[in-house]
Amino acid sequence: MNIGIVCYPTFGGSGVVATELGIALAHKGHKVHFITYSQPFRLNQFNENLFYHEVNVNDYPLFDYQPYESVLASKIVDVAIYERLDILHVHYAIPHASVAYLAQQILKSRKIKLPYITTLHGTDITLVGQDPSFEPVIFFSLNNSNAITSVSESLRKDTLKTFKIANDVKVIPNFIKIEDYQHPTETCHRKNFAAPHERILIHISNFRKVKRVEDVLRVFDIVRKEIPCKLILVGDGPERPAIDKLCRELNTCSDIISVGKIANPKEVLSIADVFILPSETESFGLSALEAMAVKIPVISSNTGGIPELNIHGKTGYMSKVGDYKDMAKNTIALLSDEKKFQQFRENAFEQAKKFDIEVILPMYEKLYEEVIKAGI
Ligand code: GMT
Repeated sequence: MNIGIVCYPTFGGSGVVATELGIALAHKGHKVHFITYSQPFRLNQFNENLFYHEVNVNDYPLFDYQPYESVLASKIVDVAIYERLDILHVHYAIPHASVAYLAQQILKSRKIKLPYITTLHGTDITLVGQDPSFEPVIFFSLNNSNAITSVSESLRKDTLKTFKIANDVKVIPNFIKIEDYQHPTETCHRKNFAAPHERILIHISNFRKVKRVEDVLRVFDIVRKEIPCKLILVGDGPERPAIDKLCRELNTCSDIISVGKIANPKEVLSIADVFILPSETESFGLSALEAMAVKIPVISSNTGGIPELNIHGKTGYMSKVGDYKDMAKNTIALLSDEKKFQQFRENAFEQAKKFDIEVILPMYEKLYEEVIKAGI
């Protein structure tokens, strides 16, 4: 198949999923065309089936807001015609679903058919999508998508509750390529981060409010009073000043290592012991899955799609959103019982295997075939 993929190329789960999906499809022989405003950060390999089409928005003084959507729609039309796309797959509804619809209509006027699939990733429905100023556009473009997928059952339910669309939403979960996580770390050594007797807690996110990174610091503050440990923070974002302030108040900064944005965090993950994910909402929790793929149990909130991944009392523990004391209690209990900890590590890995690309990729391929066959 000739597949067009539109996504956010920046750090973030939806871009990671879109890029890894495109790479896996290319390895299976499909031709994959990424259409984005900059090179997706994980698209850093040569493959004869992978193509990248940059969307360049010129800066005209007339515009206070540059018309990105118009340029993106024109680019999709161009790529669809000259690369003979069979299907377009857009990740994150806003604004990609409505742009896909516009491109589809332009192509239709030129007697070219291009079905499009919208994959919902979470905040496009649970946060941004709740803003009434987007409602008519999201509703319309979802209803006109040739198929919609969501990354968890929880997000599917949220979508159908928020938008009374006639279209069904098919659940295709996040995935990882499990074999990529099996090789021991080469460049990241545990001894550079912690003493032999210390444990390592880790958190990865884009440091937005929804991630509740302050709760991570509060969990760490309680745990380190019982168990010698370090905290590694991966990522960065708008909550950084609040986090810096809190670690100074708690007097924990010297035991927190901030490594910033890392394109592929598997090496740093592989030296950690426990992953902390206290999010306010989380449609799936791709970073937790990445942690589980290197046998790290997860201490999380019990919100959104997280319970579909993290099994309470087996692969980790879940607590109510904001209950950092309970999260700390669970972390201490887990790290104080070596037998249980080792069992949880194995359980986490077994659970991660269920989300291997080998299991998930055929779901997308089947859907593409069905949508192309159904026509528009
Ligand atoms: O986590 C983020 O805020 C980034 C966001 C994105 O779209 O890049 O992630 C969402 O999509 C990921 C991939 O499908 C999911 O694993 C994350 O759970 C989801 N984030 C939220 O729902 C907050």
